Amino acid sequence: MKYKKLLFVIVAVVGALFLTAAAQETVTVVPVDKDGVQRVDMVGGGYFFKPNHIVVKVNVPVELKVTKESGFSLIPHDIAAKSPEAGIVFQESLSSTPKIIKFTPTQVGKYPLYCSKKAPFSKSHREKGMEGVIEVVP
Ligand SMILES: [Cu+2]
Repeated sequence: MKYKKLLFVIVAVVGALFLTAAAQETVTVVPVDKDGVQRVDMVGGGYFFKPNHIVVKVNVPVELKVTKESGFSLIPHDIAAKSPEAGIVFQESLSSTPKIIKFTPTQVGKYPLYCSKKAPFSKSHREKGMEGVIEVVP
């Protein structure tokens, strides 16, 4: 009977790991509004962006509305992208007041977005998981 208990524990642990992995990527396929703009909301904070993978159409303007996660935190965060080859270049600090970042992706591909902050003697926020992908599709 000991084995049954052990098996149950193993199944529970594997299940939990699977759920954690599934929670790590949050994909949003951004719809095009009637006025021809792709609008998407994103929240960033304690080493995450949500969603962290957005899919947008090439050559259609994007309005990315970014907000810092709710709750009190003195740790500063930002959101940055440095892909001039695709027209995706921005850097904005995150705050509880939403900010709208506008850009028009000009090239199909996958481009990183990330928080550029790093505390002294610590890993960068990006290394801690504060990064995402802008996927530009035809
Ligand atoms: Cu950060």
